[in-house]
Amino acid sequence: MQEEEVPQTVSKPPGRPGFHDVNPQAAGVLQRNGVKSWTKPAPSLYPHQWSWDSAFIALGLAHVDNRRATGELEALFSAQWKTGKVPHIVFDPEAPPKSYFPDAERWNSNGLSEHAPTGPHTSGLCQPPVHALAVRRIWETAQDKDERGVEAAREFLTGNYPRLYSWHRYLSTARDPERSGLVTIYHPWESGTDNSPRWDAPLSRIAIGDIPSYTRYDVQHVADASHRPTDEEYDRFLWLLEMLKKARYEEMDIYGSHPFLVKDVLFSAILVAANEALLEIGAVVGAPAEERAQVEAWIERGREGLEEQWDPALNLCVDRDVLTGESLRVRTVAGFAPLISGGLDERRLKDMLLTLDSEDFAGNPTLHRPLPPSTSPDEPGFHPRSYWRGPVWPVANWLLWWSLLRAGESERAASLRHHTLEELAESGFAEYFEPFTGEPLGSGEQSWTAAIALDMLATENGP
Ligand code: 2M8
Repeated sequence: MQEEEVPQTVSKPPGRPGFHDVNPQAAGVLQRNGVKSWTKPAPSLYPHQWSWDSAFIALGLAHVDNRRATGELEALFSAQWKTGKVPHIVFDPEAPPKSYFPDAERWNSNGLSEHAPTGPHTSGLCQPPVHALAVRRIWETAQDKDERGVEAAREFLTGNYPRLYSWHRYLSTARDPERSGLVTIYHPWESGTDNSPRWDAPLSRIAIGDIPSYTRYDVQHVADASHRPTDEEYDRFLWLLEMLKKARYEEMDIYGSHPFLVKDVLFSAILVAANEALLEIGAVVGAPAEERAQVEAWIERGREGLEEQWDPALNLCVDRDVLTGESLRVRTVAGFAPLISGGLDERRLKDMLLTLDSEDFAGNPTLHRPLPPSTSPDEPGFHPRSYWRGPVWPVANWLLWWSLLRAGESERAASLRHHTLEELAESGFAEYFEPFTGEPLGSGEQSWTAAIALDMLATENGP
């Protein structure tokens, strides 16, 4: 990062005494992880640009430096596929060799697909569409700026709107040919919750063939390999990648032959929330009326689809395996999808709060702090240290906190915010935390952890 790009800390005073250091420390993490115009998710574990990490990073940077926030998203969207897909990884050709696998060569996206960009190398997958929430935040924070700042933000929104629209259209069509309102993912990496027990049943049905040999580098960047997915999980991940390559990343072929097709409720809920943000962005830039009507229809369809996946016995929303029609009845934070999609009636909101406060999640008395573990401790697939199988993820706390605020649940939101910031003040900006001890796990200095802290600090009472 250039000298002149050093971020300023948030000018508003932090929310409560005791959190004073969190703000400059978080800004420092984002500064140190900065590469050219974008930000690495973590110093060594993730040396390239990741899609939803960048969205969260832009959301945090919007409180610090709008120019960097917009640059982050510009860099990501410059790798958008012709189909509208925003790739889950944009590879940095200057990253140290042998630092992350699978690399650009293994994906071979532009060698196989005419839809891939010819410039930057990318993966062939995507991740949850948090981007419109970040773009809206950039617009909101620009309102405190002078006329030039507001104009610069408007210009950015105007340029970005068509890209966002085509991204959401891709997800609502190619990824939902059934028009169910729910997005189909092709790989657990698309969910962002990679080794969550949500995927155990569909992954167990996959017969793995010959996988070209590979070396994992991820386990070299964490204190203990048990923090990361297992080798068995990786084999499945790599086999799915080979299957996608065999289909040359063609949506129709994938739909016809791929062994992992799952309706992901968390992804779908984020799309609904992002579509709401897109409507607001559309209003700022004067988007065509038919596009705005289309976005409204996607929102409605998304909420209906999520309601179909409501599991009254678990009091949560569950994913669905497209190949078997089976509901994947696992208690994880993804089950709060309806809260994230918003627009709940009183009864469903009450259901969601009951589950959130229950011993399955934030109400478990054995937790270090009342923060929801990524998987309920009562699930057979729960593991307190293994990645998305149980640890507390600050970024998931952010999604729930933001959704609670939006639902008018300010007290619960305040508690999530307070305990998240306290965890970070005590243990730093780790990727995730052991739920019963608060031990920081995974990578240190994780960018999105720092970014959500900046957003929470700047937003005490409402989004
Ligand atoms: C994790 O995923 C990557 C693969 O995409 C990995 O484990 O190597 C997930 O936590 C994902 O949600 C996140 O975007 C990524 C970078 O932080 O890391």
